[in-house]
Amino acid sequence: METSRGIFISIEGGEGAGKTTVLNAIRAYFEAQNCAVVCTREPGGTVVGERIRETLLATDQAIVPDAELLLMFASRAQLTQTLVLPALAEGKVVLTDRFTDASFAYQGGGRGLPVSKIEALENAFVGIRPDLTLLLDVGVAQGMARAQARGQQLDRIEQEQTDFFQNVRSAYLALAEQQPQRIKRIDASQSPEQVVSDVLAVLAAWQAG
Ligand code: T5A
Repeated sequence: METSRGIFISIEGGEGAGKTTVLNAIRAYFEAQNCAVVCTREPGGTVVGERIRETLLATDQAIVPDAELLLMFASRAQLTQTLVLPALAEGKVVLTDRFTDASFAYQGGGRGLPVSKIEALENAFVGIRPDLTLLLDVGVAQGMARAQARGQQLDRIEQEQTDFFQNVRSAYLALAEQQPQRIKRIDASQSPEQVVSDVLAVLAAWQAG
């Protein structure tokens, strides 16, 4: 894995975990330190990536798990090479709403694809992991209730069944257990204010350490 001069942070979690609120709070935290901050998301974040995202989330076609995985990595390769690595090389803070851990959780845990396949793509086409990952952990029913309360049509992945999301959550928690230095679990069942407060405390401790 490459090392970089900037800081690379990802925010992960299941549906309705509250990543958007947390991302905005982290951006403000670093801007208060006069850091240049770049925010992005996956799938997406580039023109090509956003087109891939539309394909991935559209509800009119089934996508086989292998194709879904490859599309996630096509978007990720474009994002990594055109945005993440250049920004890190310039010393910026890069905040991303999801990165490769989401593929381990959704395509690995959710779809049941072998971890070895995902690792092979990560090594071949990404070659970098976040310095810090904040895993917003919330129960599946609570997260889906939040997502549904937005009143928008559910996308192709959001239309999956409860078992799928339980497996996604289990895979995320397993990643956090395996990589405790990098992945910090945050209790995202709490109020938005408490979640943000916990996230900022973890960030401060991480920066101090
Ligand atoms: N995917 C992605 C893969 O399968 N593999 C991959 O490799 C990658 C990168 C799109 C989909 O792609 C999949 C995962 C996804 O299914 P996405 O755009 O990140 O990824 O999609 P979502 O997870 O669906 O994003 P959401 O917008 O639903 O989730 P957020 O951002 O976590 O939630 P947010 O902040 O919009 O909050 C949802 C609602 O809950 C409220 C908010 O106000 C909002 O209305 N809320 C809270 N309510 C109460 N208490 C709190 N603490 C709250 N926090 C937020």
